[in-house]
Amino acid sequence: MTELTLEESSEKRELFEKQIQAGEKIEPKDWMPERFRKQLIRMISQHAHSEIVGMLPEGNWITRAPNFRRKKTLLAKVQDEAGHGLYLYCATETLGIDRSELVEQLLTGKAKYSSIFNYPTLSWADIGVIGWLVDGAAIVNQTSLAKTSYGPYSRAMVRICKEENFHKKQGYEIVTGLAKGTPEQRDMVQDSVNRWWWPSLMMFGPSDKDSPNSKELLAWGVKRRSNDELRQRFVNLTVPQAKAAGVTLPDPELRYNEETQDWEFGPINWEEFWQVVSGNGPCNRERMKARQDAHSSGAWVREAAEAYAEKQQRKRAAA
Ligand code: BYC
Repeated sequence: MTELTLEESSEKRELFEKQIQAGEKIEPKDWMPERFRKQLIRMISQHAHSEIVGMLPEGNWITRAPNFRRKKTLLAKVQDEAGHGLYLYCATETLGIDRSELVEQLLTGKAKYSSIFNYPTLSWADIGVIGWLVDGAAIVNQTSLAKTSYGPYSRAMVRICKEENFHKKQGYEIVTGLAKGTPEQRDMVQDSVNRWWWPSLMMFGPSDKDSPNSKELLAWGVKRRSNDELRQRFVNLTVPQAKAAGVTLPDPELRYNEETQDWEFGPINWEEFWQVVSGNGPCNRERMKARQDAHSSGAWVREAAEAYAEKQQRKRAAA
């Protein structure tokens, strides 16, 4: 990269700020402040890691799906998550970092991934509830991110949201089916909702006053809505869905505020959230070990792919 004079860099900075103010997308070849680039690498790569680690809790149930239709649907969903991870790694690479470095950051614990995937999937109902609540929360967050100021991230989000909508529908279908089923099925789905509700609210990140990155990301239009705004939107959308499905959300303080038209909810256990984020959740170690094992046992695939690419390059050079 060539060094810019002070004058050049303040001109470029001004142009960048103008683009942001005008709601224009910043594209990979545009000038951007180093801090903007770093924040995007952090956020998009952590999103990619979340998609990949997110395959583990659900993948755990592919062999135990209750019928062939459910098995096919779950298999397709888990494959979709892999695809989302790939789009997002590609979007991150447009910022000038190599994927191997990003993967290294995940495997060494330097990069985070979503807290939600550090909880165990204990029953089949968890697959329904993940689709409904976890993908539902992801859609609320990602629909907003589809309008983000960085072009490649925004375009990846549009595509991912379409697939997440299908994931949410299949999850809600499982939940409503179980909620109308036998007493055992109803108990199973209610137990699952009880375990996943609060971790789903935590997916949106710390409350705005405790979110160190939000101010800057909102000012740059990377985030379009704050963590608390998105969390509230998710609760407002989900309470009527829970009622329609016939399940109870485990929050005795949930009440509708006529004035704000919001469903107010009880306090979130932030101590639990920070424990999970810092590596001490119920499944953090298991998830990291699974990714590390997959990476080392996949080494031969990467070597073979590289050897093939080199061979093709030699062929092209000789032609
Ligand atoms: N989990 O300043 P803050 C999916 C960290 S996958 C873990 O508010 P920011 C799916 C945060 O990174 C969906 N860590 O951060 C896949 C920061 O630490 P660092 C995943 C969290 O970036 C498979 C610190 O806490 N979605 O849907 O402004 C199957 C302070 O936070 C979490 C995305 O990744 C968390 N929940 O806002 C099914 C969406 N929250 O990095 C479904 C994209 C916060 O400074 N990301 N932290 O060390 C975002 O929207 C934002 O990055 C966040 C956090 C709202 C998550």
